[in-house]
Amino acid sequence: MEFLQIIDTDTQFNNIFIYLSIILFFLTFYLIRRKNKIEQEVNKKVEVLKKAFDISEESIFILSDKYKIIYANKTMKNLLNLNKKTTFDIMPKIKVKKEWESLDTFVSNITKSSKEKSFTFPRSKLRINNTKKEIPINLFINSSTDYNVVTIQNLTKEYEQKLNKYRHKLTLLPNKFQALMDLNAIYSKMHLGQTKLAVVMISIDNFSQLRAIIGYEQANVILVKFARYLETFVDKTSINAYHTCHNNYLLTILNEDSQKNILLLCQNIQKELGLFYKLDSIKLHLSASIGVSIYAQTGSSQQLLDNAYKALAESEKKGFGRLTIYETKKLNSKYTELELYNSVHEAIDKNEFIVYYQPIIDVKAKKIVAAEALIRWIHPEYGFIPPDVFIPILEKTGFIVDLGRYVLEEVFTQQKRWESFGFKEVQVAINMSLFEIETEGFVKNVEHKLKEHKLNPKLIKFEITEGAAMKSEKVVLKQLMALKSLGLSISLDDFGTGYTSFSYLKKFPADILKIDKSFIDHIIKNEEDQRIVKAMIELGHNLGMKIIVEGIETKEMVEMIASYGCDYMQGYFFSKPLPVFEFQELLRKR
Ligand code: G
Ligand code: G
Ligand code: MN
Repeated sequence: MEFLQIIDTDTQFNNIFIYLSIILFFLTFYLIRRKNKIEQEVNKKVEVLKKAFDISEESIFILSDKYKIIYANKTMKNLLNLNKKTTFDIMPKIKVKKEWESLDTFVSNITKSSKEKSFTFPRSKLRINNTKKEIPINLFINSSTDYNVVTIQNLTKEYEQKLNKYRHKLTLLPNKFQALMDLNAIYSKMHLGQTKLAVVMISIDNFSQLRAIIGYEQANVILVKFARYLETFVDKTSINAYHTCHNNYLLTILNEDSQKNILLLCQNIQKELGLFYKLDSIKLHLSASIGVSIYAQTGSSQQLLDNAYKALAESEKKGFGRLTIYETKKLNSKYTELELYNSVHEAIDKNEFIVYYQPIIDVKAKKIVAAEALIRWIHPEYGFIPPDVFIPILEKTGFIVDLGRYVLEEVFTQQKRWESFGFKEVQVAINMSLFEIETEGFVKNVEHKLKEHKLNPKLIKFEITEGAAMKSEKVVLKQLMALKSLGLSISLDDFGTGYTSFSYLKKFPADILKIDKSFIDHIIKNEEDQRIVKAMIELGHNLGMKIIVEGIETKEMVEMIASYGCDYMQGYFFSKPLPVFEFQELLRKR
């Protein structure tokens, strides 16, 4: 019995085993069939895609669901030099952010980490394994469950075109556009006193005649040879060489204090060129005229070049192979009021006036929320002229109105630029003189300019000094009201210096009181100043105005005045007035 039972369970087990095997067999068969069918379908789809991709000008890969390359179109093969290969054992590397990654890893990570089906990575880089060459690309990925399509747009041509714009066609030295850009950058540094600059303009003498003698090709050889020679002076920090046009070259030399060294360098260049070219039949001697301008304080970057050209012209006038130095007179060189008076007329047209920006800081938020626009006159001969010298002259001559319009235009344009570049909003305060306010059409012009620039009036504030505000109360009040109704803010500048009556102050439509620097200069030691400033802040707040304290130069001042409840601060402690590029850097940092 026992024995039988054992046999019995054994046969039962055998039967179950057979049934299971049969089921498994059919299941496997079904799955394999299904898989084949899916594969066939995928293959069909992929085949259709391949046909389209074969003729595409974009480089395309198809990766399998396991991220193996199963197809590369012709453009891709060309791009990766895969023409003779039938298998794709080389996986190119790409750089989308900082790291280089294998393309398959990247695609795998990106498609697994997101539900999206399409991905775009503009301005990425591609590198083929074992090569150093980086190709600028736009990268697109389209994924489905069964395969991934990777499309690569090769941007090399675009990049080259862009580069070409800034290089001389023949010699490939940076050209005059690059020179102007570089000079602009150097120029803003110079204003902060960090950099000195010498501009050296070099012209190969008598070049058109030379070309007539030796022919176009040979003349080009000389131009290229000279370019390569100048390049030997270039090091990344202090000397740059440019081929500005035809037979003209430019060197910029940074932070070389010794004029003697600059002259020596120029003389060496002249000597070297003399050795360049010898044709036995024609005794040909090459020479170069050079003009140098050396700046401690500067004009605009265009002016840097203009003066170097002037020096060059001077050299050429004297004959071949000469060297002239054009030096701007040093800062604070003597000028008479009459001389300024005479040059004011053209100064605006010549772009000698430049708007600087000084940040205004919100005390609580500790952030830049506004800026004051402060005009600077950089005279081509006298260098930097302080506003308290030239503003009275402008007022006397009536040019202050033109300057005011110029500043307005510059600031409005700048605001729109910041808007378009996505900078955070900062309100800009524009100083205005009583003469401007009194002119007919002042408010109309502001209104017109706001419309023309489509500028939000909240971004603009006008500062009028207390002294000016007192002089012709009625006119000023009327004009300020009109400005306010346009949505602009008003700030009463130099407050505390002008003895405004309380009744007038109450009527005065200011949003902001700006406490004069003279109360701040000695505030740390002077208790009377401390009491006055406290009282002024309270007074302003009681009238519903916000308070700016200017002339903040130390941390102690910041702390003391913040404790009085002042709303905004401005002063060298935070920053000096800066050219727009420098100011922008501050905006970026905050
Ligand atoms: O910028 P400080 O940097 O030295 O300026 C001195 C004075 O010059 C300022 O107090 C200001 O009143 C005046 N000022 C600066 N820029 C302008 C401007 O654009 N217009 C007028 N009217 N005055 C200005
Ligand atoms: O228009 P207003 O008088 O507000 O112009 C401000 C003037 O004060 C400008 O000339 C500006 O350069 C100057 N200024 C701004 N901050 C400081 C500072 O902290 N110290 C000194 N000495 N001058 C300053
Ligand atoms: Mn001011």
